[in-house]
Amino acid sequence: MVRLPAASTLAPSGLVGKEHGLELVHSGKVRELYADGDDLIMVASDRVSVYDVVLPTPIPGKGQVLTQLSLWWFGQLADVVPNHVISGTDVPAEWAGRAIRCRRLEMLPVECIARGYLAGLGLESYRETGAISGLSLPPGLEEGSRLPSPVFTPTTKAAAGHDEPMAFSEVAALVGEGVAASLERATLEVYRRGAALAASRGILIADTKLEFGLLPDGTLMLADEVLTPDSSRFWLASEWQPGRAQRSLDKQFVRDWSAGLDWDRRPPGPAIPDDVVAATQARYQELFARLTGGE
Ligand code: Q0Z
Repeated sequence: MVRLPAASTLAPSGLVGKEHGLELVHSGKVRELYADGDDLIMVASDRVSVYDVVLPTPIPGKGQVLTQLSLWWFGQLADVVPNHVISGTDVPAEWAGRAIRCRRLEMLPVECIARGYLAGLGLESYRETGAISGLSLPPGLEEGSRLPSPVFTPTTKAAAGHDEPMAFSEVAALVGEGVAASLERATLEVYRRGAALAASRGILIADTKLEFGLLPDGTLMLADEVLTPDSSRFWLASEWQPGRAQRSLDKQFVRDWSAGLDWDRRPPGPAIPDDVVAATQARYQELFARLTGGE
């Protein structure tokens, strides 16, 4: 058993916003981003959020599973679009397995979403207008229905609050016509390839959110995380049944348990009981093994 020194012996105390000598550049709900020279290091925690609220109980191993899954997808998809990964191993030891060293890019201010099934905001838009992102869909689709073909439904990246849908012309006005066309192509191709591979292993990817950036020479790069359950909706193909809400492959036990509580879905969230933690942990492990198994 390898013992780690107490955190307080690794760095002088009292450094605000610094750990391991690295500058914390962004702290998200469940991840942190640090600068290391010219590189960035993305660190996934074991924190879990439901209904956009981070719960006080971690899911042990979640950060590692999501990081390893993202690294695996980046490798699978490298021929579709280059990506920001420098290394999944050259990271500070205390983050081993759950951090990625990546190239710092000029990030594009668009959330690139691909949808292959009706859920979430895509379902809302279809119910209100019969269309998603200006694309008309056939009548009679239900919650969870598979779309005739995947659609690109970009949104704004709002610093706070909710993201707003963008028309393709608005994306083009922000990043230029050529980059906008490349974003659509790369997003749909990543989704098609990922969804086909997952489907062959019994998992449906309903939708996914991708982020892209540019190298100084203008090369478009896939960044952030890719096809993880925090950025995508994963459903078990064997449980899929259009016409009702689908069960999420990762967080359903947490959702089911929390739905039975007297909690208004506002922070602070409730502590998760041990059996729900264990079941959720097993779900993440199973998702990883199913997707990446057989390579
Ligand atoms: C990603 C995020 C967080 C992880 C900025 N390669 C890159 N170059 C420049 N910026 C980014 C990346 Cl990945 C970048 N994010 C989102 C937030 C942890 C990722 F807290 N923000």
